[in-house]
Amino acid sequence: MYTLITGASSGIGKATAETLAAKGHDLILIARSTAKLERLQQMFMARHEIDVKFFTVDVTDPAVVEDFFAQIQDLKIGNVINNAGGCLGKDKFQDALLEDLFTMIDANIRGFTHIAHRGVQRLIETQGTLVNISSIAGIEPYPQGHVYCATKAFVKTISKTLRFDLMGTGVRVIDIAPAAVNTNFSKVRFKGDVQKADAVYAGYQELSADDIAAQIVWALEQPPHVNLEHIVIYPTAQAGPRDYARE
Ligand code: 8X3
Repeated sequence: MYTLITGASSGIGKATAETLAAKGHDLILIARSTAKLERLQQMFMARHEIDVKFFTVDVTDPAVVEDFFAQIQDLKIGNVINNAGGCLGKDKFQDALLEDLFTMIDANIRGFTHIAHRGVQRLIETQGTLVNISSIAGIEPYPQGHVYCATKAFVKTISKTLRFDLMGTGVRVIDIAPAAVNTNFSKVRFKGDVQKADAVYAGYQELSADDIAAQIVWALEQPPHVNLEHIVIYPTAQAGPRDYARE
């Protein structure tokens, strides 16, 4: 039984892959970077007695995603970690680049939906688990969050509706909503401005990708009749999107 992870080459996706690999799970890793995926495959297969397959997939390209699912049609998928997505920019809506807004919608809504749709069809065969990565941004919108917050609210809402539609199939849907996690999220959001990115995580103990991976794996390891529907994870020193106890 394989666990499929999107956005597997870095951040929460990569940390989840590492944690599951160490626990002996077979993995299917997808992301846009072939080189990073190849390195992970080699590392995991050298260290653990598992099978790791990887596919270079941009989840925003429907033809590529369809081709990917066709290629794995004979493999049993026990879990789908629907993690790919991201954030671009933190300007007021009226000042944001339209291109950035459409890119977020393409990845966080369209690509996410494509993986969820095809993924769920496969998970019904195995009574598996869909893990959607949302964000506190989808629960508590903040200034200059506009499209990013709205895409994460989409993830939160569709996760709940899938719970209704999948009732009786044995498929679990888990929505993981992290707060401040120190990955390359902010570097991407601020387009390589390291100072701005570092400032997000300065002066308090932020979360790591490993912290989130631990919660994902813990949720997966619950007995099949237990569905942790919505897990919100904050650093202890953060209480809201703009509320931090910084030193
Ligand atoms: C990441 C958390 O608060 O920067 O989704 O939007 S936040």
